[in-house]
Amino acid sequence: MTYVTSPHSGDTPGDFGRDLLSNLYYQRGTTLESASAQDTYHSLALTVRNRLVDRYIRTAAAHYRANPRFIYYLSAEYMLGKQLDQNLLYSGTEDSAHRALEGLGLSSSDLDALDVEPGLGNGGLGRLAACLLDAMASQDIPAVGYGIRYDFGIFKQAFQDGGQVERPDDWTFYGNPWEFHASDDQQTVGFYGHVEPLDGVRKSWVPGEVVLGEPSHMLVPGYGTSTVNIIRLWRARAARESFDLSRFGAGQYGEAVEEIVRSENISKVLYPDDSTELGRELRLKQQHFLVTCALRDIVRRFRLRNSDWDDFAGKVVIQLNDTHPVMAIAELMRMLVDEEGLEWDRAWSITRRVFAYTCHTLLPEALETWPVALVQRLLPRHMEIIFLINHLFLQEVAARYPGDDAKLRELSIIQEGGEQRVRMAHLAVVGSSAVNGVAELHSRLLAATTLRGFAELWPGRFHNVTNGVSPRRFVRLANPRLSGLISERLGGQAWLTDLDRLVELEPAADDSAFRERWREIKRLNREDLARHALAATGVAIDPDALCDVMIKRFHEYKRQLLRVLHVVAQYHRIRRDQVVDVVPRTIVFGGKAAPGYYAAKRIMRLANTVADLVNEDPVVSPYLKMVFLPDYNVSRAQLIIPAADLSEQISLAGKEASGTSNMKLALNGALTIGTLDGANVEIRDRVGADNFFLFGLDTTEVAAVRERGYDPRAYYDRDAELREVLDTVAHYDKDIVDDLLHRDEYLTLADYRAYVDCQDQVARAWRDREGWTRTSILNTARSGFFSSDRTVRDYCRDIWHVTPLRIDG
Ligand code: CJB
Repeated sequence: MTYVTSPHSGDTPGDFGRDLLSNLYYQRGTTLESASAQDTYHSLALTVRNRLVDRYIRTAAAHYRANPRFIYYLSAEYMLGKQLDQNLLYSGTEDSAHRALEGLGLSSSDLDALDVEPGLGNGGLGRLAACLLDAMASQDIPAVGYGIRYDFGIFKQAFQDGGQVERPDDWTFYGNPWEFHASDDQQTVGFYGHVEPLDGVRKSWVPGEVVLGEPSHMLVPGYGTSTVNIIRLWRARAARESFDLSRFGAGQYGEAVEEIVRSENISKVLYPDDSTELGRELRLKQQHFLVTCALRDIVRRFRLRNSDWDDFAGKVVIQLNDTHPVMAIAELMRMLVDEEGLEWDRAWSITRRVFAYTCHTLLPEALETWPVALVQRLLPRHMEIIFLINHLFLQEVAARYPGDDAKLRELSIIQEGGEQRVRMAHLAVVGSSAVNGVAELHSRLLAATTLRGFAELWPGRFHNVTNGVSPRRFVRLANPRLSGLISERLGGQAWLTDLDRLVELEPAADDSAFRERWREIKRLNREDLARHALAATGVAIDPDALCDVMIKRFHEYKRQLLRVLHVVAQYHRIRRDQVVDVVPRTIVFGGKAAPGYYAAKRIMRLANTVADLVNEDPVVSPYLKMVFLPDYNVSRAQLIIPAADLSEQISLAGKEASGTSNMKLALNGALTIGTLDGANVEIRDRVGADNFFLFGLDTTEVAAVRERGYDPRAYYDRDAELREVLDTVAHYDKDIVDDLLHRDEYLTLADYRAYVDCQDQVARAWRDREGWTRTSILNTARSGFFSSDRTVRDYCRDIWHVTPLRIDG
């Protein structure tokens, strides 16, 4: 391969505009005068995309030449966010594009509105995957992300009578201009069927059903570097002969396409489920589909420059993003033993070295398990392989803990007692060289509780890699005003790839002129948010009010309910004219709930009801407004986060693995009110205890409360204000209050008083505007650690053992 030079280096607005018109002409077959909005948008996207292609080609060529060790990131979810803003920035063409558009009489914001966010994920886990891909490319790490190209991404959320309604997200309805299709790189994926003996441990699996995986890829450009990696997404297709012409001829139109529909259903929809296991065959099919396509592609790529299996583990790292892709461990064993004829032990040694597993939860119910009977039927050979892996593993355990049957039961990959199930997290730990949690506390608790037996067996295998977020996406793109101010103060944009440099802002916290500008930017950002809120909800919010934000999936453990209880308490205080500790606030909510998660949807409905109560009350609403912005996604996050003054991170200690909105908000100068949970702990350590509103039980205290026998009713009896709040809530939803008084799984009432008092401290702090701004600046200055660049560096050092490969140019 040869190097090509960029045809776009030294781009001017004239060049950009000419290319845009040329794309309009040749790709869309039209002209500026007669182009539709979609014509113009697609041509703009292609013009921007073209500016990344030559970097991609140079990256691929350099990777081919160097034959480096690659990171293959396997994830069932990616929340990439809009591509247009990102690719304009990363291609360095923001300026020339905007000027070119202006010259052509086109509106950038109208065109940006047509850029559809690929919502191929549910929440934090999917967005983390996107931040890591961004950081890998930005640090020249040879990497490919593998995922599923769902026809329907995460549902669109609307509210009807305060309740969530889900609408399909047909994100490619008008086509996806960012995608390259490679229909001749298809892979074949089998399901069902039977197993035939070959020799020894080697068997032959004869699938009963076969579908095709068709790849397409999107570019993952690095920022401030030449590297452009890719994310490869697989779509299920039926084999060519699947259309039944004779049935169609006989008028059986439905039957004629039955096989096509069945096959294509595999990549039809992202399961809108965040953490609870969904006993659905189709979901397991999706997982197997993803890992088979990915592994075949990884092997194909390996073989371009290598031939010896002994080199595989040196060239390949497969990072498993949670348990969804863990079937890859069994599939790689099957490929190596059955198809390649490797001895079991050699195959196992390769497999174990190749995989690494990231766990994103502590909730036992969120650790996936699959019924053995289902796996046996759907993937008969994989089930045999898992049994054998388990058998050999349990021999190891028995040798270490002789006679300890309880230990065998605890660690076994197969859960016994009742229906036998495959514990995917156990398979992941047994089949990986490294296991990591996503924040210090989480990693510590994983090793001490959820995966304790394994951590005792293999302590060296357990790591912590604290999550991080992309400063490009969540500061530069989300908050251009603040980014401009930071760059001005720090004398350039180097901080965008070296976020620790934010610490140089610290002295600015004592500069009153700087504080004034900081405040002014927050205000402008709140004005932007207010405009959006008015359009989306009809509620007018005051851009001068404290903007108090809780944005995340709806989950009981995250305790959106606690947030709502405080709002009701404030409502009563204001009605009674007890406004000593009240400052004007806007409570902003954003987040979706899994459609089948009844309890979370109830809380959501209550939040909307309380919002109406507050907003419509003439006495209360001058002090307190509450908006629940529908359809929270990456684009919405980019709008809300820059406007936020207060970040609500109020999960019950020990439940949130890390959280990442906490990092995004702190980086944008929001102060956190939070428990000692997930990455809050590390945020507080870094920004300083004085600059963080801490409240609530810590994990030890939670355990002690439970140990004593938790009695939520006692808190109700003891606290008159809480009584008033719950009595009000009961008026709207009695079941929520019944549950709180009798069960309260997430200790909402136990933390209630501490939370409300801490919110009073927040109000007092807000009154001191200079002090608040100072703290806000310090939050930003001291949050550089939470860059996903640092996260990737940690992975590289501790888990991947891979070094950057710089691409010339
Ligand atoms: N997480 O988003 C999900 N989905 C899951 O199924 C399990 C966990 C979240 O992952 C984030 C990234 O690691 C964490 O920050 C967050 O705490 C966790 O809930």
